[in-house]
Amino acid sequence: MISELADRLDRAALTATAIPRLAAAAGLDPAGAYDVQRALVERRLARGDRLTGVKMGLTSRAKMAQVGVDEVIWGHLTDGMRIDDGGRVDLTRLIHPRAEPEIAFLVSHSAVEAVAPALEVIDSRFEGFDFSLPDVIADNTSAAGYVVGPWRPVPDGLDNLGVLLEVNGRVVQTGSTAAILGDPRRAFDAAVRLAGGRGVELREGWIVLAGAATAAVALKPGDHVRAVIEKLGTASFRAGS
Ligand code: OOG
Ligand code: MG
Repeated sequence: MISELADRLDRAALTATAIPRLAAAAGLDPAGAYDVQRALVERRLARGDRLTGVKMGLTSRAKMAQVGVDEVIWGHLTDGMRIDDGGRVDLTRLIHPRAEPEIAFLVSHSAVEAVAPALEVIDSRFEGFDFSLPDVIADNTSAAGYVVGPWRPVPDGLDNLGVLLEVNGRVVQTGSTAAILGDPRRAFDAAVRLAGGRGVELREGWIVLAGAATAAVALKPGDHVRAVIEKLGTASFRAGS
């Protein structure tokens, strides 16, 4: 059953085709859903993708409210999801993509080495971007792409920095890093704990995305998307078709 559910999600992502929710019919609980996520990621690794880190999800109220799920979750990042800063995202390979501002941490010896402004592209494989907690866990927490801006040493006071999400030069979301579990470093600690609890130890050079401080916005072809994080700088991409 785990492998059949992983195949369904894998095919949905590969063909950019939304599928119905699957967790309730399969009786999946969160633990079973993480088994599906692992099997799904293993299919990508078997095709030559490499793990590059971990993403935290639903670490802010804004995100919990947007998707109607109120538990902190985590997913895997792979190099196939990497987008160059200032690079282009091909929307034709995605279903109903959204962008959200993120903070990225660089891992060294299971600790934080550096921090960077970042963006995540999420793309639920479920119809209507609508899912339960086990659905979104099985779907690798909607992960589709990520952009990391310039790294810098972790400044004092990461817990109250302004966060802007801009589309085509207009501010579309505003927030604060305080929205991320009170301090984004807590999201890093949660990544160590939750991924570690599933046998995934953070490796040197990996990235941890702390989870968005604001709601995500839908992407349209041609959009230029930029995250601006106070003291940290910017990360951006352009949506192409
Ligand atoms: C789930 C992924 C949540 C975040 O930053 O909170 C997430 C979703 O919104 O589809 O990546
Ligand atoms: Mg995110």
